[in-house]
Amino acid sequence: MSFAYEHLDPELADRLIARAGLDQIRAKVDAGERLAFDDGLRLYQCPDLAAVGLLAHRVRTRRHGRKAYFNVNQHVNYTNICIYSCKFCAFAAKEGEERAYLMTPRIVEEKVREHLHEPVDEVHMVAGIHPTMPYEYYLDVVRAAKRARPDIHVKAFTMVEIDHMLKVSGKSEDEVFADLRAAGLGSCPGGGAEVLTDRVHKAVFREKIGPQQWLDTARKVQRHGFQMNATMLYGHIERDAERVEHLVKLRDLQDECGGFMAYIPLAFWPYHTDLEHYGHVTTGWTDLRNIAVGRLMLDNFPTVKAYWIMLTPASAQVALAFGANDIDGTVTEEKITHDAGTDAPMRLTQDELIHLIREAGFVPVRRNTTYDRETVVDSALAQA
Ligand code: V47
Repeated sequence: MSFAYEHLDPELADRLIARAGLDQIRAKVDAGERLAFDDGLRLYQCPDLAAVGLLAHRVRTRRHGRKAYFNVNQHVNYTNICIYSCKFCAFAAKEGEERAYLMTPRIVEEKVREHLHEPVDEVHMVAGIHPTMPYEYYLDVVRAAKRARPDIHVKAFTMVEIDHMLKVSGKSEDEVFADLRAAGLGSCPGGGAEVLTDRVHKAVFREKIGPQQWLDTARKVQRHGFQMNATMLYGHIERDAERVEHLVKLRDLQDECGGFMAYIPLAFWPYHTDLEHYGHVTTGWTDLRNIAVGRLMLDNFPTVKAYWIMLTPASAQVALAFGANDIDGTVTEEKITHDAGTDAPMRLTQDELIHLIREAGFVPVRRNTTYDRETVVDSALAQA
């Protein structure tokens, strides 16, 4: 099995990159130098996507060799009832609407129990911001998952939920994070960041926390010893310069706190949202570009994840040769993207994830949430 670009003569690769006008950026990448804002813009605007991908693959290979990670996980979106009406969201509902639902902690426990026969390592829980559920509800949801499966890693609550808990708990920051840790929270997912610029915030998610508050909350989470991820929701009204601004803000915070595990560019699905009239599902071209530029700009993020639910399995697979080193997990049941019209399945089996990775010439490695336990699935291939 050959590896992406393996047979490409490095000098020819450099010539291709130079002809795309990226020679200065290549020199920085090869020297391990940090890319500037303008470099990011240039990478977004360079018509030669293959050259951008070659560079990103170089960086990805330096860090991870042939390895491509996946995990065995389960999503639980415990409520879709939300006080906010973000324009990009098809998932949120108001109380009383027919499609509105709220899982009690007992239901969350049952959801986790349903998969006890499978080797699930992680439960990923994000949801709407319910208008009346008290602070204790969030702790109970985490406790419920741990009760069902004590060894499971609970990755839950975006910065939006954490910010909400800090406001409604009536407790100090230290107490809230101590409560979350005692309940069994392991880490936080990267959602809710959307695009970290004031213009996009005002235009499409003005009621919800904005760029500064997302970053401030992420800082609190990391200072209290939790690791987390970071996302960017692309493919709606954002401009290239705003994408780069977003990446630079994440990179600065990572320099300061060091608690980000993965960057996950999320492809926007427009159906049933207030942005539906934009009419475009992101293309493979845009998906691969966002993966590659993320890999090149975020020199201090260990992982770039191609989340197959939003990218589709086909784009996520190809993204492994454009800078991504992780394809996410088995997922099982997902509502946020499916409400917005994705045609990806809700679940992939371990075998299907392994097949995607292997067929693209990478070595499948099953990991836990925090990447400190890994199992190479096919060691023969690893040595090939
Ligand atoms: O915060 C909402 C986004 C996020 C849409 O950390 C949409 O490992 C596309 O954060 N089209 C939730 N995206 C998902 C998320 C996530 C997913 C997988 C892994 C991890 C991780 C995190 O989904 C939301 C929002 O940014 N979203 N609506 C939509 N129509």
